Amino acid sequence: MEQFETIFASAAEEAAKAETSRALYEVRMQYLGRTGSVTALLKGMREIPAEERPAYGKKINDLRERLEKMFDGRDAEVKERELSARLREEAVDVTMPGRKCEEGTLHPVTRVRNELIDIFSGMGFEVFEGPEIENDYYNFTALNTPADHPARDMQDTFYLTDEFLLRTQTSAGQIRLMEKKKPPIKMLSPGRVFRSDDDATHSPMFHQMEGLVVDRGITLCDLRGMLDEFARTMFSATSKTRLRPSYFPFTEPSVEVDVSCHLCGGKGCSLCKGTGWIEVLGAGIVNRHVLENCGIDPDEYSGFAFGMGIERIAMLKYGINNIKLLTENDVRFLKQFRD
Ligand code: 2U9
Repeated sequence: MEQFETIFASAAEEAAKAETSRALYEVRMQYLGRTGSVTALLKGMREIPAEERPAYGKKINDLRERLEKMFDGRDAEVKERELSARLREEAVDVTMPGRKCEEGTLHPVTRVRNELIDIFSGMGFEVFEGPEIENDYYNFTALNTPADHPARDMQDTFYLTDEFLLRTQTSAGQIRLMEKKKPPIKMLSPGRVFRSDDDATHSPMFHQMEGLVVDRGITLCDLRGMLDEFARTMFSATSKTRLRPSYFPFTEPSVEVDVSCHLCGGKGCSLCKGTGWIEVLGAGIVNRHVLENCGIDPDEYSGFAFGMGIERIAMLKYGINNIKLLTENDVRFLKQFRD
């Protein structure tokens, strides 16, 4: 009995010293766990004479019950103290002023890019993005741009080596795809392009969106219909298009595409310089040599292609007068483009 009382007294003393529920659990295990003192007493029952065993067993059980009650009581006290400490630590002062959370906006180039992808994917175009570093063949030769063409001039193109360069048009990547995929083809190529050009409306890096359709019986009328739809969705429901003859090595015939001025409705204003029209993109029927270079028979298939500068569309749409505003990332400028 004395030994039982000593066990209980030292358990109670150690439990009172345990300040955390973790420490208290460890003390509890020292007494009531599998290798604890009470279990050791139970194991010692074998040495007790058989007639004394029931009384001895009952005393061990009584001790265990008293210990459990004592530990449960101490556990409740420790947990309550822990909870109050946590509540104190995590208390929120609801009278404090809130922290201002600035919400970002999509960059105008991203907005126009997304809008263009929306419009053309609605017409069945698939998006394809090629590499920004290209070789001379894909950027120029395959696009029917001969070695003596001014576009190949070191003044205009950023050459990395004699062979490699920063692409000047995303059509380079479209050639790669056309080599692999046979018609019908309907693809849209957004991406960054690089040209040695720098003034209020030109920047050495800008974004292009090019489109290409190749199938049997494709004509300039298909291009016109698609452009009308594009202009109505991008600029205004009453927008019209006008095609003027032009020249690009990769299209024949080639056209410059004007859209009626969305600001004055075609009457003439400062944006359209009094003409009622704004030049928006270039386009044409894919030159037969380009199709041949990709292993597509130009007598069986034909195609149209178009290309536009995303910055130019953004500048027209939002009335931005200097392309540099689009790369300076001044938040006072960017903040104006909220939904
Ligand atoms: C393939 C063949 C031909 C894409 C085209 C234009 C006309 C064009 C300019 C607009 C403004 C470039 O960003 S810009 O400076 N682009 O005028 N781009 S036709 O022609 C292709 C495309 C892919 C295989």
